[in-house]
Amino acid sequence: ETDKIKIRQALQADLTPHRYRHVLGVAAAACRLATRYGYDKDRAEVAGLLHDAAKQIPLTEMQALARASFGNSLASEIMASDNLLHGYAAVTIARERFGIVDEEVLAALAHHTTGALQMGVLEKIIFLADYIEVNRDFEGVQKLRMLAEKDLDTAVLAGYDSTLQHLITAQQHIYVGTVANRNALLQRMQ
Ligand code: DGI
Ligand code: FE
Ligand code: FE
Ligand code: FE
Repeated sequence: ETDKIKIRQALQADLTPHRYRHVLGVAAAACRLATRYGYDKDRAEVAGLLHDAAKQIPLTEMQALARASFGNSLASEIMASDNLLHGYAAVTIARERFGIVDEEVLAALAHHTTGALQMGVLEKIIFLADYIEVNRDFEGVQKLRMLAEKDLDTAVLAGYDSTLQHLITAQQHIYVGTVANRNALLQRMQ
């Protein structure tokens, strides 16, 4: 509990008010999903609070933070993009600044943007909470909120698809890993 208060205070100081509100929304949504899918609420809340901890750090610092936890193991496309990299950088902030050693929490931070080939329950909860938290408003968010109550994998798949559709509509680069991760989930669901 004192941990979470300390984390909230640090994030409130470091993030814009808009981003801090988002982070509180993700933590609350992660708590609800944890209750629904039988995961520990405290660990879900901590992961929700910390998932965007590196969001407002300049890319070169983000790269150094990511290297501190992942060495040179990340794809060059991930290392080159603040959108794709900030979750990996958050792992080092969680470890070094807040002493988090929970590997499931750290994996949930790392993979919240692009998912992963094999995701555990907490990774899925944070991935999804990021979309459905109360401050989010985009085409299809209500459907995603409904799916999140019904079935975790179905909702995560819909989350991937909504991101991919958004990237196509905006004519943005799609990281091939995101597609591979989406396909791997689809295959496991069949
Ligand atoms: O940090 P958030 O804004 O809360 O959300 P996020 O970490 O899920 O996504 C950050 C951004 O990254 C968002 O604009 C969508 C984008 N993104 C997600 N997957 C991919 C991606 N961008 C590219 N270029 N490729 C992807 O595969
Ligand atoms: Fe993020
Ligand atoms: Fe996301
Ligand atoms: Fe987020």
